[in-house]
Amino acid sequence: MTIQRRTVIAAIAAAGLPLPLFAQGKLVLGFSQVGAESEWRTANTESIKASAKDAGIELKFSDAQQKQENQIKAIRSFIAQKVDVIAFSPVVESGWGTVLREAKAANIPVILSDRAVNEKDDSLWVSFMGSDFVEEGRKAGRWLVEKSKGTTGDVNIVELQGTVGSAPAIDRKKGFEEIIKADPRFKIIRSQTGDFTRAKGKEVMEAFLKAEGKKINVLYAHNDDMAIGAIQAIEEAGMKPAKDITIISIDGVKGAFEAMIAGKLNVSVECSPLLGPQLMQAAKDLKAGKALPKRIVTQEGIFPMEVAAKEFPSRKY
Ligand code: GYE
Repeated sequence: MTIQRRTVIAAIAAAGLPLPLFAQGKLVLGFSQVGAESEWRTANTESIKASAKDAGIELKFSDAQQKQENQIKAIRSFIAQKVDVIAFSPVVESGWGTVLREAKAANIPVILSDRAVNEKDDSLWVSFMGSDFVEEGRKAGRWLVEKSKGTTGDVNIVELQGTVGSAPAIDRKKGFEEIIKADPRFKIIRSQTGDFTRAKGKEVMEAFLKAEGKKINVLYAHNDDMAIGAIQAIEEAGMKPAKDITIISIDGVKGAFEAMIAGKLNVSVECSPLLGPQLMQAAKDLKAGKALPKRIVTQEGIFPMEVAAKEFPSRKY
């Protein structure tokens, strides 16, 4: 068997053809992506694909179209293909125990990229890399508290939540509430999911405006895309975004910078999607038998509209 294999490789090499993966000894990484719901996600996918190429890693990429069942299927197929490492960005937090145990039984290490799972047994993944979403929510809350200093009266907030049950939706809500609850004049009067998309963000904001109208002082959107959708709804309702309604969102994608430069978005909290390079490094380290840190937190800032024009040229996503 071994001799045959060697003979085959030699023949392929002699013919000047590209060697099959097993012969190149290439590391194979299976990645299950959430979908393509936002600008952030597109930038994240590009980062992963480009850095796999740069690192000489064979990437098996699967788009789950925001469905957990598709992610579970993809992970099972990675296990069947005996990839070296599995990474995925879990669309929601719960329901991963069974498939993660299957990966563990097959001895394939799993890296959580971007989003966390809520499984008690943390031996089911080797590392979780991504942002601290609770802290992002806190940053949004602190910005609002600071901006509201010196004003009086209730601050009526509407909230556009991310995908129901996803780590960023749960944590961004939690962090924001933790900060604003210190002062009872901050009130979340409506809160609903916009599933992290522009279309849904617009649709839900239209409903908020119909129900609450001019009562709304602030919009807190769990991502930029929903804020951008909501801006359209606000304009169509004859109001001025960022003036009549203060708008806070998260991600810091180019679309948000453009909205800030146009004076339509007040602030975006940064959440970096550029996880590709560190994911490839982690996969290589695993293959080399190195231990990974259990948690790798992305470092990020916050960008109010006043600095948007200056920062825009250096933005990478
Ligand atoms: O904020 C949102 C995307 O998980 C951090 O998912 C990510 C979030 C991001 O759809 O735009």
